[in-house]
Amino acid sequence: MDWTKPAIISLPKICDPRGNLTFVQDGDQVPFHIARAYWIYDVPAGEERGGHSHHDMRQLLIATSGSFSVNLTDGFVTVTHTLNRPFEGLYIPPGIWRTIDNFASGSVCLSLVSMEYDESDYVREFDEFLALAEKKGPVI
Ligand code: T46
Repeated sequence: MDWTKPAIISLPKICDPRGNLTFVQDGDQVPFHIARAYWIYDVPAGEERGGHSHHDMRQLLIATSGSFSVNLTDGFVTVTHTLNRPFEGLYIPPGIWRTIDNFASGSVCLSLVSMEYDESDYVREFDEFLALAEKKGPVI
């Protein structure tokens, strides 16, 4: 796996007549130590989340419920992933601008990340992101 690029990761799925179970374990499935989890929910129709990149933070996004679109750009190429399977995660390395939209009603976006919350790790201005991306070169 090339962990410099975004990627869809298949997570373990334990199928059971009582209902299915998926897990992520520190040291497995994701190429980083999981330092924090947060989740986005009750998103009103038409709202967008994200709109930033990170200097160092790596993360895995999972649609634990519902469906939404994750739009990623490295400043050169833009790709959109629709997340709607609780047994798949979208790995996002540092240096990728992301927006999340098209939330279906009742969706939950779980994010497992490599760092504790640190506002200085955010790039929230798109022009600043583009300047950094230009130096770094294509990633996606
Ligand atoms: C990301 C996308 C997918 C905290 O205090 N602690 C936290 O752990 C987080 C994630 C946020 N906050 C505060 C910071 C802001 O005052 O919560 C507020 C909303 O955060 P933000 O506008 O960054 O939310 P999103 O949905 O635009 O972005 C979040 C994550 O911040 C970001 O890392 O990749 O979800």
